[in-house]
Amino acid sequence: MFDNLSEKLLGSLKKVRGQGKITEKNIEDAIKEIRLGLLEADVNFKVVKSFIDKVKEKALGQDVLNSISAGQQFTKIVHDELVNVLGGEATPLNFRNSKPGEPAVIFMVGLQGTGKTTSSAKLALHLRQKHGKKPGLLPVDVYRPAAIEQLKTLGKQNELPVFSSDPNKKPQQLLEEAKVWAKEEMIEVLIVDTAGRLQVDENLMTELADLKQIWAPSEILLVADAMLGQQAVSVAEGFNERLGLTGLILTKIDGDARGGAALSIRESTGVPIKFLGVGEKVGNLEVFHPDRLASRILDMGDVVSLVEKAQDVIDEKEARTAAKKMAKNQFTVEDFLKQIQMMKKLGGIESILGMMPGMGQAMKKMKNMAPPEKEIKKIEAIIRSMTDKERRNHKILNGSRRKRIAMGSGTEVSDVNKFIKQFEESQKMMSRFMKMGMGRGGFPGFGGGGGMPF
Ligand SMILES: Nc1nc2c(ncn2[C@@H]2O[C@H](COP(=O)(O)OP(=O)(O)OP(=O)(O)O)[C@@H](O)[C@H]2O)c(=O)[nH]1
Ligand SMILES: [Mg+2]
Repeated sequence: MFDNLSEKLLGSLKKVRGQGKITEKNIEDAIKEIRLGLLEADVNFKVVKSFIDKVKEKALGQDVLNSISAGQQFTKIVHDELVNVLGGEATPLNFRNSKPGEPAVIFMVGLQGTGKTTSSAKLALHLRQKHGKKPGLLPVDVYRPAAIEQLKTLGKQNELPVFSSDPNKKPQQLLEEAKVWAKEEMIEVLIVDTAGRLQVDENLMTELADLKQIWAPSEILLVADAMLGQQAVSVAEGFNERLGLTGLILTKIDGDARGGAALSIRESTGVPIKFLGVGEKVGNLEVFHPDRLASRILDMGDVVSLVEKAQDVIDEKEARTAAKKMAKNQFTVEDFLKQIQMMKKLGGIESILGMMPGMGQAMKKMKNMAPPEKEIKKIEAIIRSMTDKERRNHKILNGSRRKRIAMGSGTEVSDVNKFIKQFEESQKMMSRFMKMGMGRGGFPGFGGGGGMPF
């Protein structure tokens, strides 16, 4: 996530931390680099200026220079300013209904292809899973053929109720009709997936303003593509002026967005980011927490999100046992299989490592070591062809055993050898990780803490 920006910021912070005695010049040089990093990430120049001014004021104004931990204090100043520019506190989603007995309504608006329909389904799932609400989905994109079907399909796949919108009717009419349906279905939050346009145009704005009159929404969320950088900011300004946005969903954060949209949009529009879209799947939605994103950018890890995510899929007792084993280098092939399965549930190794302190940068190297999906299938087959005894102690795998395993798993002996080698490498790495204490080695005083949840 925001790899280049991350690298630049870390580079400049490292230089300051590496100094024995810090001078004003050190700090000024670092600030210059940070400024450049932000501009390169396509952050709005006004936002960059105010960011830099604040960092400068804090870093040179306080007794930072004289303190023994000046480097760390400087890091903290940059971190805090990142949190600020991202909006400070997280802003929760408002799904209170405006009239008793009626569901709350959330409008999803935005330009074409930004992820409105996908995010509608993601949000519905989130409301059901995290808030115990019964969501309903209302497609009102009657212009693009198959738009309604797209939402219906997503609804079917995830057992979410979707209103059968008639594409020959107007969006205004559909919203009226959905009122009756939502009551019958006891929907608590109705998510309205609106049509996109190529650019902010008058027809679209009038239509959305009409819809707002028919049913006052508790939220009007702009779905904006983070890859568009500052362009997303001007779109947000356009929508906000006309409709009054209550929040933003920034999508495609998993792509190679540079960070400009995320870092500029709140400061420029005043509208809070509420969610991040981090992938194409319906589960790939994250509640936005400014401090957590700032920590991720500065590679302090986002252990809180990781733990939260892990709690959904991981058995805590099992996790503790595994962690102990890792630290003692007693991690077995059997444990490895369990990890693979958990990682799959957690969204893959990349997404996990990205949240670990100090791992963002190391991740690039690790990525090559982490087996891709196809390899994982092979590995699973290999492990499943091993006996219990072999899984607990891979050291006994001699030539004939390896041959038998290759036969049993439909692979080659070379695949088995490769796996064993990989396993031993990751065993070593895990042990190193656990000894580091996951985060304690990073920045004392903040971030960090907590062990690996598995
Ligand atoms: N990688 C990634 N892809 C996403 C994300 N959100 C949406 N997409 C993809 O973006 C494409 C467009 O998504 P849609 O949900 O159809 O976008 P839309 O805004 O409804 O599009 P229109 O209705 O045509 O205006 C699809 O291929 C989605 O899978 C995300 O967070 N990450
Ligand atoms: Mg759509």
